[in-house]
Amino acid sequence: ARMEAGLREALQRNRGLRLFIQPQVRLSDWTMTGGEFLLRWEDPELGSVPPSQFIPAAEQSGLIVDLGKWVLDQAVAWLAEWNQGAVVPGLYGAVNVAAPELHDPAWAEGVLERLRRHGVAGSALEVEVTERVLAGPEGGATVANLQHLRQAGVRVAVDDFGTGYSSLAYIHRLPIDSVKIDKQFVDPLPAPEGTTPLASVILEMAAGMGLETVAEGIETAEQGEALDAMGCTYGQGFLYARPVPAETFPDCIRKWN
Ligand code: G
Ligand code: G
Ligand code: MN
Ligand code: NA
Repeated sequence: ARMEAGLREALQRNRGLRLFIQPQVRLSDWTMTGGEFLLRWEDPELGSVPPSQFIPAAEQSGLIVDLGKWVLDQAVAWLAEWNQGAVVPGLYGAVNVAAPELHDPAWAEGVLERLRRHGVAGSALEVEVTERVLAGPEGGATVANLQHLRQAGVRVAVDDFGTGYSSLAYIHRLPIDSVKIDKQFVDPLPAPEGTTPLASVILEMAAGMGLETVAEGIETAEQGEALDAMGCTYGQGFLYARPVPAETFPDCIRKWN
């Protein structure tokens, strides 16, 4: 309850919420291509609260819808600024989206309206949806929202891919562009000689479905090399960069690329 009150206050006063972004690189040459926006919250009394705590609280209280709007407003404004500054061609940012947002039939139109208002191309934005949300109740509204976004060039990534319960037949029919290989499949890499790691099975499957691939939680150069060799295109993890405050992202890319 304290957390809910604090979050509501943060939204009302626009205070204590901050957008970070974790860079993503092309595994073949380590070029930074874009990143994943991650929300941070510092409450005057509770201090810095991790998203693993405040996101579930925001989902339960319904505040996640307003929080999601705050994140989208900020993210799209940053994308507009970065693309005017021509930081790198084709630079994109990914935003995490929660179930209650996707269950609102008007959600996608709200996203597109923000892109238009800021003059940002759909292709500069990606949305990350977990496999659990895609397979969950009210899948109809969710799928319609995602289809609407994709028609405008916004890409849809499945977060935590391989950790949910979806059947392949189901995933195959979803309006998605890419999958994020969960850290739990990256941790055991590189696999012992003569064994087939699950990451490689998932990557083959994704390729077979024509999906783009991003691996998460890469911490060692050996993991990055193994994933590149298995055909994974993009990577994200502490090996390359930790999440950075959004305002420092262009500098981070210029120094890196
Ligand atoms: O660094 P990390 O602790 O930021 O993120 C933890 C979890 O919080 C991740 O699963 C991430 O998807 C989620 N998360 C971070 N920012 C957002 C956000 O803006 N919206 C939603 N729905 N989830 C987020
Ligand atoms: O949305 P998602 O659950 O994928 O959020 C990504 C989470 O993973 C964030 O909390 C982010 O800080 C964290 N993360 C990103 N890269 C690494 C990494 O290399 N190692 C670890 N332990 N966590 C990471
Ligand atoms: Mn994510
Ligand atoms: Na993830």
